[in-house]
Amino acid sequence: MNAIDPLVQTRLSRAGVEDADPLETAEWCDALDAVVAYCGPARARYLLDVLAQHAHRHGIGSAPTLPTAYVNTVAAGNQPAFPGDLALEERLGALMRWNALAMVVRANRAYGELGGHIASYASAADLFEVGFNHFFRARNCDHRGDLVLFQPHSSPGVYARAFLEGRLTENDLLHYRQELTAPAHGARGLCSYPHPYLMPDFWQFPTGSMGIGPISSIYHARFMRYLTDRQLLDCAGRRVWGVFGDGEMDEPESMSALTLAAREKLDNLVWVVNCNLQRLDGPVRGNGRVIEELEQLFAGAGWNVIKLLWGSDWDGLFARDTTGALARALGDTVDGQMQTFAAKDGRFNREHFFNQSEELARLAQDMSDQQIDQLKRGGHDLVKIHAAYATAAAHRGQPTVILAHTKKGYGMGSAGQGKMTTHSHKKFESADILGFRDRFNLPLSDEQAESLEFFKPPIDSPEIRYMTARRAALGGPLPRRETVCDVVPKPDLRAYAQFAVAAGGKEMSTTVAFVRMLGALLKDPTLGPRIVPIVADEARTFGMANLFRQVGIYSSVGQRYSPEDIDSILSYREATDGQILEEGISEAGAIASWTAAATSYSVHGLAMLPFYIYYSMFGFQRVGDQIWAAADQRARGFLLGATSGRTTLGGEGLQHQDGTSHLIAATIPNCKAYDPAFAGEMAVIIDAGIREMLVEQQDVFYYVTLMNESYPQPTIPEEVHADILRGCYRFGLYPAAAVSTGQVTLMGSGAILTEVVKAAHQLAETGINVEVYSVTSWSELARDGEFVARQLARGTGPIVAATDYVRAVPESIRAFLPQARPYVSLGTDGFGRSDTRAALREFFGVDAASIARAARLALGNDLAHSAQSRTETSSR
Ligand SMILES: Cc1ncc(C[n+]2csc(CCOP(=O)(O)OP(=O)(O)O)c2C)c(N)n1
Repeated sequence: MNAIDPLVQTRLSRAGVEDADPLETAEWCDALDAVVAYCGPARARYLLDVLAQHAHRHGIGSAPTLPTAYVNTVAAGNQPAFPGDLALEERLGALMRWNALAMVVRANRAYGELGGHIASYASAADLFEVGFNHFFRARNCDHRGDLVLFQPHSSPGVYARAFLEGRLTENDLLHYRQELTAPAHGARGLCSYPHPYLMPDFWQFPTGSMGIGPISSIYHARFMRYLTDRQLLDCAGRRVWGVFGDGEMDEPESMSALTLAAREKLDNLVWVVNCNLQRLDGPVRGNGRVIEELEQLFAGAGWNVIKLLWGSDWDGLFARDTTGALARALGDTVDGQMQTFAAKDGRFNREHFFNQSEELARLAQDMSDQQIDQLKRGGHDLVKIHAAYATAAAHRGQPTVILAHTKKGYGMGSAGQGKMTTHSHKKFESADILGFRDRFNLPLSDEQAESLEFFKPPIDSPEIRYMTARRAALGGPLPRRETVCDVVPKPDLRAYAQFAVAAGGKEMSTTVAFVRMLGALLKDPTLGPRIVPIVADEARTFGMANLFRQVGIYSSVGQRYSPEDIDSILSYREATDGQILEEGISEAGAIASWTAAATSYSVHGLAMLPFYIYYSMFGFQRVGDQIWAAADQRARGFLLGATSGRTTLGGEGLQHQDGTSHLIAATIPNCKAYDPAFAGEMAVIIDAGIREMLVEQQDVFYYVTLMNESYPQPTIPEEVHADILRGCYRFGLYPAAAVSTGQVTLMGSGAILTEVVKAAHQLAETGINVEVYSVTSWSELARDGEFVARQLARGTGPIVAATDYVRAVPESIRAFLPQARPYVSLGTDGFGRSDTRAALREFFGVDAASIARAARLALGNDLAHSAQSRTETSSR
């Protein structure tokens, strides 16, 4: 008799599985040994696979080798009863499909350039509908609602539903993708994709840029745990649902946080991946099977995977398939071929799929071609979808992904179903429209169908009454974006930043000042708990280690080890109520985390204030599109670009040195970007940001660059505070030491202001009157050109501007400067290098000597120019 392999035994007992009957176990092992000995390993493997699948049928979650058979994870026998009225829900689904199609096709009949998509929604419609009718909860007084992220190209379907609900009018639907012209016609324009910025009472989550929705959903789900664990808001019972594309899963952002979701046991998160097997150009994996690939990937990352592959009408086929031929044949069909089957009719499917073997042909022999044609994929069967969603919602301890097999362009007939070109298909022949009407039994005459009339049953019809009742039971209509949240009072600037505004020449860097201020703000009894410090493995770089002890690092399981540095006052402290979000080396994750906190005022009705501090080069450049999406979502919070500037971060070189973040930040309308030179300026800016975002509740966010260069910090007089916020103030006058030979204005920002001041001294010593402006924000100056025009109208002579960023940053204000004053800008265009600050500033021409030289040159030219104009005038 064979004993169980000790290694296996150890593994099992580590996993908490004990052997209840070792004798019986040994008999099973003996039996397998005999099969290997007499029939060979292939036969043994086969038997194991069969047993694993067999166990699956009993709902026994063995650890099967992946991928599992190409069948539904929720077996027919384990399906819960469908709680809705199937016929009514199907009719409703058909109406959504129709109105969505009519909206896109009509917009394009009127203006061929407008675009829009039908095929994606055609594949996702049923996945959405089951969610709307049974799962997606809206916010009301007893539940703060689920978070639902919609596949962007399916937005026409969401509008179609809002139309039936009476939230949008027919006139609104007629202005799909016509946001600018709509108001003149008494309509509200409907934006192409979900954009909270454009429809702020409707869309909650921007998903138009592939990959951002998926990663964002994970961090929203984790942030809900954070709010609960910190006892700020109980998010128990609320879920995040995300419907995404199978093609979209190729985006690195989609994949990058899967293990975080599993590690954090985010069972409040359900992804529905709409596996229509196609993306824009063609099949997602023509020569493979994307569902199997995703199954292995998600399972490997620790997710609960539910395959939703086949509709109810396949149940009978599988039941009669005693040899497993059907599951095998389906598992052997690559996606490119599966797409061809979707595009072809029942007859083709019989000939090319069922007739590939006698066993399969027999299975289909009693079905007509039409019945074969109408065999549904799982993602189009409301009962199967409901079973998958209910199983996902009941699952504990893991996030769930539902891999829903669908047909792209479902129901679009020869016009689009499964066609390579279906993604952008939006023109329909009359026969196709009538075919669509018939396919979904729409109560429309030929004429009504051909003219693409929208269809809305009367308010007291069974359909509308049913739909309204379902939504009422789930808290009301969705999507709906809310903005009501409490005001969080701001402490007085002097209470937390006196050391910075009245620095009196004390030497420090703006990063050090910021961290000290943050520490003080965290102690404020009201605001403190709402602050969310976020880092991507750079807290020590920015001198924030003291916060580890002060407020702790958030961990959903606390600290299960005694940290090596436990005796240090800076000891590494993780705690369930820890406040810092330490996201590890994932800027994409950290910015998603920031977005979750920065939109909490709207998503949860609880204002939070995130401060995400990072290497400035790894912000707008690295995760710029996520920041753009956060701006779309009307985020409120602070981004701190630390170790900023191309010459201030000395040794780190080309990929670390940031010369562009302010250029990109300037392109985001609701981002206020500042490059303060001094701790006091920075404090005034942060203070204003807190007021604007938490007290006035404006939809803006702040980007503030911080430097690691230490120098004396001046006291910032109260009377310049307002100008600091507007973008510049007169920092000082440096009168010529001897007889004045000219007048120049120098403007500088951030780290380069100290070089500007040195240059001012040098110029003054050589007989030039100098006025210095500290520019705190080029982008704010460029947004209100009049202010800078007024400021500079006071002086005369050339203006020389210098920054640690590319010249395009100071160039952005040129148009507003007094015409008589020549303007020279100095910046750090080009690739960075590693060297000392002094060497770098000389190399890029932004050191004091270069600034003084540029001023003299401008002055010389200016003088020459005025001399020339005088000569020209006198000779006339
Ligand atoms: C970052 C990004 N890249 C490219 C696109 C353009 N695009 C829009 S939809 C699409 C294909 C989507 O395929 P899939 O995710 O499979 O969804 P389906 O429409 O097939 O359901 C592409 C490439 C985009 N929106 N975002």
